[in-house]
Formats: sequence, structure tokens, C-alpha cells
Amino acid sequence: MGRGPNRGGDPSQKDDHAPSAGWGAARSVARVVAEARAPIKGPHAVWKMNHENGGFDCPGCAWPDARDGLHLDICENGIKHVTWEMTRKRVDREFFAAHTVTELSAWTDFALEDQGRLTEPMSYDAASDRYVPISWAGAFALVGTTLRGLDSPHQASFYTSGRLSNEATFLYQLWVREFGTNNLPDCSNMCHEASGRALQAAIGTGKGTCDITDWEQADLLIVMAVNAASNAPRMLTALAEASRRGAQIVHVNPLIEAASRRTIVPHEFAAMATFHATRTGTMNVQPRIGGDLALLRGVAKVVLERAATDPEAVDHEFIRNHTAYYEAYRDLVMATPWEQIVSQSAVPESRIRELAELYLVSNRTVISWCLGLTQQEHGVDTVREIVNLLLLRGNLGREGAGPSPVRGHSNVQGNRTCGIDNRPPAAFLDRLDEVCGIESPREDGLDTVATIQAMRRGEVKLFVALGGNFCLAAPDTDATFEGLRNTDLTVQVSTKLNRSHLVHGRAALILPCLGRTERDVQRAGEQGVTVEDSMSMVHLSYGMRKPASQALLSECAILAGMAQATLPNSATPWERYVEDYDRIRDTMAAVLPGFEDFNRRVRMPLGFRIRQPARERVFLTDSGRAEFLASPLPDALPPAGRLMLSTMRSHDQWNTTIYSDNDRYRGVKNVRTLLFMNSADMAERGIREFDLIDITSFARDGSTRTVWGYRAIGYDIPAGNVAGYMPELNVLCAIGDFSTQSDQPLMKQQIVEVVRSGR
Ligand SMILES: Nc1nc2c(c(=O)[nH]1)N[C@H]1C(S)=C(S)[C@@H](COP(=O)(O)OP(=O)(O)OC[C@H]3O[C@@H](n4cnc5c(=O)[nH]c(N)nc54)[C@H](O)[C@@H]3O)O[C@H]1N2
Ligand SMILES: Nc1nc2c(c(=O)[nH]1)N[C@H]1C(S)=C(S)[C@@H](COP(=O)(O)OP(=O)(O)OC[C@H]3O[C@@H](n4cnc5c(=O)[nH]c(N)nc54)[C@H](O)[C@@H]3O)O[C@H]1N2
Ligand SMILES: [Mo]
Repeated sequence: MGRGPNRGGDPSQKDDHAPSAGWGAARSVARVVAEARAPIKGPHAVWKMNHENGGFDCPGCAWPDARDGLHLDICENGIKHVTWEMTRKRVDREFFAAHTVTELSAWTDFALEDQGRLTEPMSYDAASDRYVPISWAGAFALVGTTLRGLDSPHQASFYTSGRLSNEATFLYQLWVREFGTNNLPDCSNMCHEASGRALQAAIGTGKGTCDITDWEQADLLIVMAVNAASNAPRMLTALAEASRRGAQIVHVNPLIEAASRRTIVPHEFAAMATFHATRTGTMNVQPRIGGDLALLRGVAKVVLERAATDPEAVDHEFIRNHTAYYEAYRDLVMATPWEQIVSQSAVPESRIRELAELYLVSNRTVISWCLGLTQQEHGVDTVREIVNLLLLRGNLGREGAGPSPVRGHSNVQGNRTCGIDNRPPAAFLDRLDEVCGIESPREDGLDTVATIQAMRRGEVKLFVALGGNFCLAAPDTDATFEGLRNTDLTVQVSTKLNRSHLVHGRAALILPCLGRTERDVQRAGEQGVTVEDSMSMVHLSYGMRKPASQALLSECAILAGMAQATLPNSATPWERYVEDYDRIRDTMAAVLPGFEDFNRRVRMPLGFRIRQPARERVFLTDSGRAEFLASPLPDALPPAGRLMLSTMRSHDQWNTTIYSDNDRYRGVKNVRTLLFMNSADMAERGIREFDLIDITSFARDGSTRTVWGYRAIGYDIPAGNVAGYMPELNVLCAIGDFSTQSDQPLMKQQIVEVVRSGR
């Protein structure tokens, strides 16, 4: 059961309402540090993390660093994340000689990653069912020959998870486009694609407009659809600070999460000693899963109703000067009946009015969100509705206000900025071709879901992954496994052993790379790489630890090696780029808007912020204005007798990396194969607390998928809604069920039925 460590012990759950972070966090960190066998180096490295000069960027999440850059803003989960990379354990050739792939396939995912860091390139040997050592030159040659042997460049697909540095990202997309395809799927396709598309359409740039200063100046912060205490813990610092100066903080979530209660700010060790907690929320609103659009529309309705009597309720001047399509939106909102808003959102009208009053008295409002809005059919419309609501009161392009998506992986935003995009804009390709002397393909490439389907059909024969754990992160685990196994070659550039090394093509390579914490020395000396955080700040990151093995190469070097083997006549100076990353940055400065004078500006103490035109009320949309969108309210209710499932992370996991089977803030111990349920839904099905249950999902094409022997846990969640953990529940997410608006898999909108276990 489950893919965590499974240490035994009975599953349990209690809601102790302890403040988030604090001593529980300290204990949990101590355990992970001890298990990674890095007890001394751990705390030392953490001291260097997110530091102004010479430190490395915490790979834990994309939350920006504190503005003064001097005080240490660290968190429990960031510490766990780096320590996991810094483990002293090693996976070497003896390890692979001792275990067949079939044998390793029976291990838990925890056990695989727990073996430690990969040390040298390995190649799959079908005869012995084992990975055997291969030289770097041999590995590059295999990639090159296989790629050159394809009938078309579109028969290969190149994935990346959002941890790749900007420099490696740039080299990656350059190689792939010079080779001749835009097949560049990435984790964004499953994560914030909807946010990017909505913001691009509404305000002309696919990113938020806020920086951390705006968070510090807002009177009202609406924090939607994120489990901040676990997934963006450093946000708690900003929330605690906001609450101290009297700002309102509204959490919008079907589950009441830890961050909406009280917290001990991550770096405040004194407060930890006295167990003194600060409020990080002033109001909770609990919509049903998928009910956010209706909720936001209700708030807009109150604002527009008020405009009849109060000329200040709506910022008419802003709307006149800077927006388009206001009238259509206003008419739609006014025509939407309250009964529909209330039944779709599952929030009482009085509660919606309370929230609207807070919005009406606030002069500066920030609305922030994460996955609870994006991984659904109407993700794009919902993010557009956030913008609609902000536009009504001119909350855009000024201090303390604006849309602020919380991105996931530490450099997922930078990946997109630097060219990882299966649907690249023509202007970007034109610049790239002109500066780099290549001829980019113009047709759109495959995204994550389309890549899986193309692999199953045999149309994609080679799969490269720069980081990540594709086979578990992707939807429909069975379909994804089938696709990967149907390829001629899979190439995984990774730091640790994971499931994606075991679910492979007819030939397979594991190419181990340096981690973010490790020193990267090239011909011109020690190299730093850059990343972009959630708020468009770009800064340099230097590793300072000795590499886990002498045979490791940097991601830039591995990419250059594969590129040269693929493109023997390439005019791109691959070797020169790897010798000195300043040269990559010089080329990037010429290609990417906002990166002018890159090498100088990124060496300023805290880096620089990429220009965000919408922040200056310059809207690069067709109308030249910020655009309202009048979209119909979707139906968020599950069909009668069925439930709506949202999949999410526990506190003790990093995407597909599971640290333990506990979920501290939700009070859960020793179990991951669980389902949080409303007690009325349990009673209706004759299910009691901790009963074994089976969960069946119903796909749009009528197919069903089932998991057996999960545990039911009663929880404060709206009736008709259930929640459980990714990646275990990805088997339920049908490959064909993705949003027509964003192409994102519906990972937070699965229709399911739950019964007491028959097995
Ligand atoms: N420690 C740690 N940090 C991480 C990660 C990690 O795995 N571990 N992952 C990183 C990545 S890649 C990402 S993208 C982010 C993810 O950060 P989150 O978005 O917080 O990720 P999830 O755990 O999927 O949680 C989704 C949240 O949305 C809520 N939710 C579900 N459905 C709905 C809905 O319909 N409406 C609303 N309003 N809320 C809903 C859930 O209750 C939950 O609180 O975190 C990043 N940071
Ligand atoms: N059902 C469901 N599925 C989901 C989600 C959900 O909410 N629900 N969330 C989706 C989201 S938001 C995301 S972002 C994806 C995550 O998808 P991925 O990004 O593909 O998965 P991760 O688990 O983050 O990848 C972990 C692996 O990255 C490798 N790694 C770690 N550090 C480095 C490094 O520095 N370099 C390299 N090359 N490799 C490294 C390690 O080998 C590690 O095993 O999952 C998605 N899947
Ligand atoms: Mo993500």
C-alpha cells in the first residue's frame, strides 16, 4: 500500500490545531536530515541557502527571497528538499549490478530515492535486465545516432521539470529547435498552464504582476487554492507580517488548511522557543471543488450592485482608460442569479457578501492562487475571473495590488521565459533564429498529454527528460507506462534513482548530473546559474558542495554533449558555451526581451526583475488594453450519487518524492492511501472512519479506473467533495481528460464513486 516508506504503525488522524511550522517542523527536519545521513553538512548548507552573496537558490519552491536578502528566510520543507539532494548515500555500478530492473520495480518509490545520488552514466542491458556502466561519450553517441536515425525530428519529445537553470534551459531548447521540433512538454503543462494562458490573454503577459513589495503593501490578500504551509512555507512569513500590520487575509479553499490558522514564521527561532504563534488568516471561505469561479462572480456581483449607489465601488476611470469589454462582463454578472452562484460555489450568499465588503473597503488587493484553480476544465476562465474582479476596482499596475500566481518548481517560470514552450510565439522564434543562426520549426509541438498519446501510438520513439519523474507525475499511470515502454530510447537526466528509470524504452540511459547545491567548475572557473522566482526576480545561484561523484557533469555540459552528437555540423559554439556560462548569458541577452545586459545585471546584489509591461499598465493584448472576459458559469456539481475528487500533496512529500507517510498539519499518520471525505457522504455510503474503501473514476469517454483498499478519513470538506494524494491517485486520471481551455489534465476535478471495500 502506498509509495511512501511504509514504516508500519496504524494509520491515525487527529486534528490538533497546532500552529504551523515551529517545533513539529524542527523535529521533522531533524528526521529527514538524519535519514539522509547528512547531519553536519545539512545545517551548514542551509545557512548558505537563499543568502545574498555566494549562496545557492533553494530548489524547494519558487517563492521569492526576502527583499533585504540578509536575514535567513528558510523553511522546513526547503531544508528537507536540499538535504535530500545532499545525502551521503550513493547509487553506484555495484548497486546496479546487484539488482535487476524487475527486482527494483517492486521497491517503493521512497526506497528507490533513498538509495542516494546517482554517480555515473548507465545504460540498460536487456539481456541481463540490468543497468550497466557506459562512458559519457558512448551515451552521447547513442542519443545522437538514435535521433539522427528517426524519419522526422517530431518523432522525439523532450520533457523538462521546472528545476532546470535558465542557462541549461536555453541550451536545451536551442538543441531541440536546431534539431527541428517544438516537442518541448514540461511540468507546466500539468501545473500553471491555465494561469499563463489566462494572464497572456487578459493582460498581455503570461505572468503575475506583483512582487514581494506589493504583498507587503496590500490591505487585502486573497489566497486561493494553495496549501501554503506545506507547499510555499515562506509565504507564511509574508502572511504573518501582513496580519501584524492589520491587513485582511482571506483563504479560499475547500479544505481548511494550516496556513489559514496560526503560524510560527519559518526563521523566527525565538518565537519557536516560546511557541508564540502569529495569525496568518483572518477569514476562511470554503467553496466546493471547482466552485471558485462562481464565488468570484458573486463577489463581482456585489461590487457591481453597490456601484448603483456608490460611485467609488467601481473604478470607472481605470476601466475607461485601460480596459476593454467591460459592458459585456457587467451585463453577464448582473444577469447571473444568486441561486446559481450559491449552488455552484456552495458558499452562502451572506458569506460571499462578507468577502465582497472586505474587497470594497480595500484600496489595495492582491489575489494569489495555485493548483486548486488550474488543474480543472475551467482553469483559464477562473483565472480570467480573478483578473475581472481586480480590474473592477483598478487593482492592477499599482502598488500593493494585482494577480499573483504561486508557481511550483523553483524555476518553472524561468523555463518558460527562456524558451521551454511547445507553442512558442513567432516573435520569439524569429529572434532566436536571427541571433543563433538556426531555422526553428514553426509548427506547434506536443505537450505532456499529447506526448504520452503519441508514444502509445508509436509516433514518438525517443523520450528525453531533463529532471523530473515523468512516469509518476503524469496522469493515467498505466497509459503513461505503456507509452514510455513503447519507445526505442528513453534518456533520463537525474540526480536520484526514481520510477522513471525503471519504466523505460527498449534502450535506456540514466545520465547523472550535478545538483543545485554542488560546485560547477568549467574551463573558465566556477560557474553560477540563474533562476527566476514566482515574482519574476532573476538571480544567480552558486553551488558550494563537493559534487556527489567525480563522474557527474553539469546539465549544461550534458546538453551540449547530446547536441553535438546529434548535430555534427552545428555552427552553435556548444563547447564554448559550456566553458563559460557568461557566453550563454550573452546570447540569451540578445534573444530574450528583458534580459538586456544580463551578465552585469544578474550580478547586482539581489539580481534583477524582468520587466513586466502589465505592471506599468502597458498591455500587449490585441486591444492594447486589459481585457474583461464574460465566460459562462460552468457546472461544478458532480452527477447524482457521485463525488468530485481533487488530488493534492501531503506535507511530507515533494511532488513524486515521498519523505514519510504522515501529513502533519492534517493530523494524518502512517497512511497515504486515503481519502478525505465529508461525514455525510460517508454516512450515506455506510462508511465509517478508517474503513477500507474502493475508489472508481469515471472518464469522459465512459471508461473507469479503480483503486482498492484506501482508507476513508472524515474531514472538514464540502459535501460531494473528496481529496487524496498524488501521485498514487494518478492512476484514476484518464489520459483523455484534459481541459479544452488549457490542455491540462483534470487532476483536481475527477468524478468518482466510493464504496466500502469488497476485497
Ligand atoms: N513541500 C513541497 N513544496 C512544494 C511542492 C511539493 O510537492 N512539496 N510542489 C511544488 C509544486 S510543483 C507546485 S505546482 C506547488 C503546488 O502547491 P499547491 O497548489 O498547494 O499543491 P496541492 O497540494 O496540489 O494543493 C492544492 C490546494 O488546493 C486546494 N484545492 C483543491 N481543489 C480546489 C478547488 O477547487 N478550489 C480551491 N480554492 N482550492 C482547491 C487543496 O485543498 C490544496 O490546499 O507547490 C510547490 N512546492
Ligand atoms: N494527480 C496529480 N498529478 C500531478 C499534480 C497534481 O497536483 N495531481 N501536480 C503536477 C505538477 S504541478 C507538477 S510540477 C508535476 C511534477 O512533475 P516532475 O517535475 O516531473 O516530478 P518531480 O517529482 O518534481 O521530480 C523529481 C525528480 O527530479 C530529479 N531531480 C531533482 N533535482 C534535480 C536536478 O537538480 N536536476 C535534474 N536533472 N534532476 C533533478 C530527481 O531525480 C527526482 O527524482 O506533477 C504533476 N502531477
Ligand atoms: Mo508544479
